[in-house]
Amino acid sequence: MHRFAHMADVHLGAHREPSLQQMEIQAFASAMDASVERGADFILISGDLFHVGIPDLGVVNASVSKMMEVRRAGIPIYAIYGSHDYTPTSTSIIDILSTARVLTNISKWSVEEGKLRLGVTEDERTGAKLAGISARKIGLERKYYEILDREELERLGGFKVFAFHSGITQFKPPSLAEMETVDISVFPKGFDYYAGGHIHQRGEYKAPGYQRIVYPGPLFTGYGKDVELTARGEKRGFYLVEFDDKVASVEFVPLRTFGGVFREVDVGGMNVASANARVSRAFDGTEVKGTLVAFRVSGTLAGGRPSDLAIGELRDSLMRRGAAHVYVNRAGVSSAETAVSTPASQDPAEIENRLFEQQARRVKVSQKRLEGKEGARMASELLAVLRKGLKLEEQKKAYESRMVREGLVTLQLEEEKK
Ligand SMILES: [Mn+2]
Repeated sequence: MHRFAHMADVHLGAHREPSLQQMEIQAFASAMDASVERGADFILISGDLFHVGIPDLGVVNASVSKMMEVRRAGIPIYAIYGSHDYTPTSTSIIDILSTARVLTNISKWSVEEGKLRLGVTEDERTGAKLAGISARKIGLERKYYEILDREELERLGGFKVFAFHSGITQFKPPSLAEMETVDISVFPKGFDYYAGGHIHQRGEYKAPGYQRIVYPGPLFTGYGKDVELTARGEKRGFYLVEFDDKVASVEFVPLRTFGGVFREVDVGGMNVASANARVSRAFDGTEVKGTLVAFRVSGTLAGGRPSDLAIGELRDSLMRRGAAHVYVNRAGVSSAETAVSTPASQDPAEIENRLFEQQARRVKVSQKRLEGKEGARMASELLAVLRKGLKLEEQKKAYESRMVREGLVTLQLEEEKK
């Protein structure tokens, strides 16, 4: 019997706070260790191993030394790009790790006669065949699936795994209603296991022709809301799949990492003094030592401003009591005095997107109108393109024309070059 470990949405480097970054690395290391201990023949990471295409080198160093340990134990690591560690035109950390053979990027593709053909990677020891499609930049993704040569993949014999990093329309959690998804029918049928990523919520699904579609959810945390859920006790981990020529068992392996504590305080109708009294007592009698602490405060203050809340003091006192990290969500606090409207989300990408949706109107690019969801998506991507600086030794002129080209690609006025 063979085994493989399937994880996704690791989001290494997602957090700036050293305490949280440390936990993130520890979670990844413990998932790697557990995979080895449980006898995995290989490890498959379905995208978003890193939070950005070019992450902090300290984070890279810590994770690479762990991955090399696994590699030296004779266990290959396979990966695809996620929406976070993919960059359309520049080099991503995944490319570098793939060149250095720390891991193998299994998403290999070519376009022939209008068809997208995927390369297949065969794992040497188990003979498992792995095909994968990386997250493209949103919007383009659907286009790639539409021209995917499914027949060729469906004819493939033996034990086969399909790795992807997309939401599927039929299995979209209600909380992610706004998310862009692809229809299940764009996937090739008959694979033994569909190793998903991108959805930050664990789930196991099936549909006719698609026996086993699995999302492990975030390995630890990616966004603020993941931190809160982890602190509230949501199980984080990866899947261990046992197989010979078919899947024998699928087991979720929770990580034994950190305990969590969550408290919520409603300061609605209070003045600052009584609100602060409530806030400061929120963790009275609770053991916080070594735990991930999450605190949510909400409500409309009768007097004073949200910034008057003694959050810093609370954080300091919890850290003095030995908390591993304190995460505070005060997006739900407003003030009756100023009637500040608070964003309904804490995910920066979501906030950005909503603002674009509200603002991007009446802008016409070629024959297309930059509006609604499509416009917001293009605007976000264009912003990402414009954020890029000069490459090493790149001439200003070359940079200018590269910016123009990438801009046109983003606005879908030009085809993406491979
Ligand atoms: Mn993700």
